[in-house]
Amino acid sequence: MAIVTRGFGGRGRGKERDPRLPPGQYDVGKDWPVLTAEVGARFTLDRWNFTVDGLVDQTRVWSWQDIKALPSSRYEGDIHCVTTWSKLATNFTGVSVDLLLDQVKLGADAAFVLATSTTGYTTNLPLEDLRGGKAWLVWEHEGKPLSAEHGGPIRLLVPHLYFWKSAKWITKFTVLNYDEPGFWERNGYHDRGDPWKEQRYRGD
Ligand SMILES: Nc1nc2c(c(=O)[nH]1)N[C@H]1C(S)=C(S)[C@@H](COP(=O)(O)O)O[C@H]1N2
Ligand SMILES: [Mo]
Repeated sequence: MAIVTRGFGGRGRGKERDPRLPPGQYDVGKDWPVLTAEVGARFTLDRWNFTVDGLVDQTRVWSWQDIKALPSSRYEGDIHCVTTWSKLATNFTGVSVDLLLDQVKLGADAAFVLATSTTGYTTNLPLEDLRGGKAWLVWEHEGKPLSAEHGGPIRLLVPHLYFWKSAKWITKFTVLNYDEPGFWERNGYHDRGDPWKEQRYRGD
């Protein structure tokens, strides 16, 4: 019986598995598949705003100008979709979610966020997964404005989790003291979605 352990089995047969690929993922290369559950949103930034409500001392609303006035930052790295494609060495420009959350006073028992898109798409995240330099609102991909099909003009980016957590056309965070499943989480996806633990579906 052959015993082959992951990360070793490929050796000597020509091709190493790229260590940037989480288990069960393949490299999609230059492509970037579009995955949208709802009818694509169309909005212009002059009418858009970003709101943080729920367990905050006061609901906070940022206009596009407010967001653009904040220092921008860049994510350089990989993204991973639960449907098994990963896109490696990509980059996005936007604003760190830390900067936004630093401008609100969170309730003492704040622990989760339900993120909402202009279309009504939702996804839930522990606050921890949005803080500490792990999440951005982004408007640029590889130096160009984010296209509408990919969530432009602005989307959430949480690249350390499966990409369904990165809500396109983001417009709101609702801060909660309990975990409220979002659209895919109610429809059988894993609650957290860590690609390195292959948390694809509920029960994984
Ligand atoms: N508003 C909205 N955001 C969304 C989705 C969606 O259907 N609607 N799909 C999610 C899923 S399942 C994935 S894999 C990524 C796909 O982003 P992309 O189309 O830019 O590749 O967006 C996520 N964010
Ligand atoms: Mo996805």
